[in-house]
Amino acid sequence: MFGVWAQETNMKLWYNNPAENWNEALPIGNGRLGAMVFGQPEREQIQLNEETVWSGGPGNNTNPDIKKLLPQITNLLFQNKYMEAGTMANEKVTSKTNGMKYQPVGNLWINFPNQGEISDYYRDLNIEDAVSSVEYKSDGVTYYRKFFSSFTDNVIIVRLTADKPGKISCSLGIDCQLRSSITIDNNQIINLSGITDDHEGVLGRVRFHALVKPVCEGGSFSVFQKQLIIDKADAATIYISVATNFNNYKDISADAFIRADSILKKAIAVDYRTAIKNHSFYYQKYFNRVKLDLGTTAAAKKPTDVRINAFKRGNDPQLVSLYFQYGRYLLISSSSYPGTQPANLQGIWNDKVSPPWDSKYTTNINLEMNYWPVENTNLSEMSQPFLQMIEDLSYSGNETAREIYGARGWVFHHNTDIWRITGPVDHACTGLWPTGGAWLSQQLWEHYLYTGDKAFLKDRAFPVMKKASEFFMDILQKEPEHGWLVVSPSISPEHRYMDNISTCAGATMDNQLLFDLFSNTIRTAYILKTDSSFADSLKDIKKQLPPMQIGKYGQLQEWMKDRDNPEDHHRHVSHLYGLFPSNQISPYRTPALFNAAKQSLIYRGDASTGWSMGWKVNLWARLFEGNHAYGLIEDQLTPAERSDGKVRGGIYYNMLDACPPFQIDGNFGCTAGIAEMLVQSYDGFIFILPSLPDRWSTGSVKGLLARGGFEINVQWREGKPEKLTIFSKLGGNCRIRLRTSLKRADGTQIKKSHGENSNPFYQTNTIKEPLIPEKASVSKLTLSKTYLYDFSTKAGHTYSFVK
Ligand code: FUC
Repeated sequence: MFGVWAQETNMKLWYNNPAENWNEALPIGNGRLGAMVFGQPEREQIQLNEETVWSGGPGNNTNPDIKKLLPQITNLLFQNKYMEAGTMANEKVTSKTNGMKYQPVGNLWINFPNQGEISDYYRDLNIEDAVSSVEYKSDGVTYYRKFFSSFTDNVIIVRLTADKPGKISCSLGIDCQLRSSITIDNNQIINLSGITDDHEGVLGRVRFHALVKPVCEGGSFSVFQKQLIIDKADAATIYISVATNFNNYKDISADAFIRADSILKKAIAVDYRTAIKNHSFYYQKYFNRVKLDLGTTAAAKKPTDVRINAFKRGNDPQLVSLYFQYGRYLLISSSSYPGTQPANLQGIWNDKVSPPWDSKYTTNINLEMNYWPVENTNLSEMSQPFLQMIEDLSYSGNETAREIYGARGWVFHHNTDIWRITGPVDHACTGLWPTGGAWLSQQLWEHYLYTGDKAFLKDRAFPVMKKASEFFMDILQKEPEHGWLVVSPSISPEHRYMDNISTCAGATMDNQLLFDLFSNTIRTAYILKTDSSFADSLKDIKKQLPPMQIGKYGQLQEWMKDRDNPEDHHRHVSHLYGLFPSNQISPYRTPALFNAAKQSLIYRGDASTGWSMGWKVNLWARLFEGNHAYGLIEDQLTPAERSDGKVRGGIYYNMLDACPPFQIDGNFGCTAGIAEMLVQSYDGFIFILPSLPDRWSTGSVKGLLARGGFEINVQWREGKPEKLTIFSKLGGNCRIRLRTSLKRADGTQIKKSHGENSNPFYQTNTIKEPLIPEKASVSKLTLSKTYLYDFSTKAGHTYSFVK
């Protein structure tokens, strides 16, 4: 297997039965238009989504009345009156709304009468070409269906064929759970016209049209009531075009019908074979950048649901590479075109008028997690909708900063919707958390570290980061005990201390988030040679943030005071943000904190909600515990519906993550975690195969990205790299760490680099300051021996190493 880079076979989710419910249906999407395909022979259901179908309309939820409360809550906290502070926050902090709901378009039903007995049933989702298929036999005829949400023609296309002529007979109808009407236009097209729900007193103002147009080959075509009837055709291609009046979060003045109609007309003009070819070609440009081979066993020949049931007991490493690539498929399919929306809690797939948590954007972990794999699994372009949302929030959040906090800059709490709301929602114990914007801002810096895009850093990232920093400059408070500058009132996301109090000052995660925001803003000012006095004041403030602290159980403290409970298995592990996704805790630079973070994670335990387990895969990868990380992958690939009838964190048979219920963050978190087990880049070097589990002793990966724009291809055997090539996109120093020694493939010496470094990843190290001042430096940690190579690279060149 070592003659070639990673091979993948069987990149399919496939089943011998149709989906009996939504959690068994298969998702297709082009970033904007999504569908769940059920594959029922007699009555095909295609559940439709369009990403801008949201209740309500433009507007923020800022409630200026709470401005006066915030200093009162902080005063109570500083007087150690925690209960009173929490009660005041929970009872009185409210916003105008809690945000709007992401809503479904409807269902296209295709009825196939008189099917007779069905045999040889098969359906799949092929994630190598982003096409779903159904095949079965009935009365001596083999029927085929194909489904894709076209990236290139912007419609959903369904193709119906059979192995004998004249066998396609069916009727098409649409339904919708929202206010809507259905007409048949020109005796040819189903036209569903709808409007979204009013919600929390806000009028539903998103108008949408779904147009369904079949094009038949042979046979006859007629209309019966609100259905289109196809009779004895040789084949039929059904085009589904959906559009809304949404232009952007402030503007819904488009004409949904004209838009849907013009997309439909263009799509129909393209012949089916060209359309499917163009679609897959577009998709593969991104998908094929990464190949992963963790080995394949006989288990990989079984249907996906059978494999999921057997995974924990068996030996099926290929299911992990399938799951990893499925995460990349889902990201391309839910966050694709610039100008579209980021992936929400369910990506773009939702069949409920009132989905769990409104299928909004929850930002105390979930939205960020959706984008953890975007850079390192080589899908940087897919981050554009998210980066755009962050920029939008920096405008809407400006109003909230001014009206609630009397501060400059922008603030954002733990949830937003398509309208970019920025005020606190739900209860203060989850919503009164003003550091959401500090977390989102990290993505801007990360995008720069991977791409080296200085124009992006200057024009888009820096203004947002600077304004986020200004907000915290204005609101930080000096706490009375140590004189540290803290965020207050706040929370450690969704968690409670002293039995039942959430509201607090100086939560560890807040301190870590501000540390990163300030560090990144200071570094950006340095790189762009701008705002030096602003950067100096930030440096000064940064020094006054509370340090990370180790508590009485040897744990990393979650709160400013030592309040952690070692029996606590809460799903959020917010204080471990410093270990991952941040890079503040390192085995080499902060070994005591590294040990403390590990202790905290041990106390928290493994099994939890889907996204929590996804986070823990990354955390154990950072702790160099590959086997433990693998154990969490096993937990995550466990069927959500357990034998005791309960539904727990894991996956559904369509391999979507179960929080439960379905939430896409766990897919993305675990995908990122698998990459983090194979390549890590922080702390000034790229660690190749830092956390391989015993289960993956032999394998290869191609195309993972490290910070600094280095594309990594590595083959390993018995846990050791055998062959490594690094493609440098941006040039500059490359520093790699491995557990084994390597030499240059061409026999030349690995030349040590010298001098100033132009690479964005290492550039930041030219600022001579410790990332985190660590008081305790005694380490009980033993790190196995590693080798460090530091060499110069030229942009566009490949560097090869062998054992
Ligand atoms: C946070 C989590 C929940 C859920 C929700 C969408 O509130 O604590 O588990 O993921 O987001």
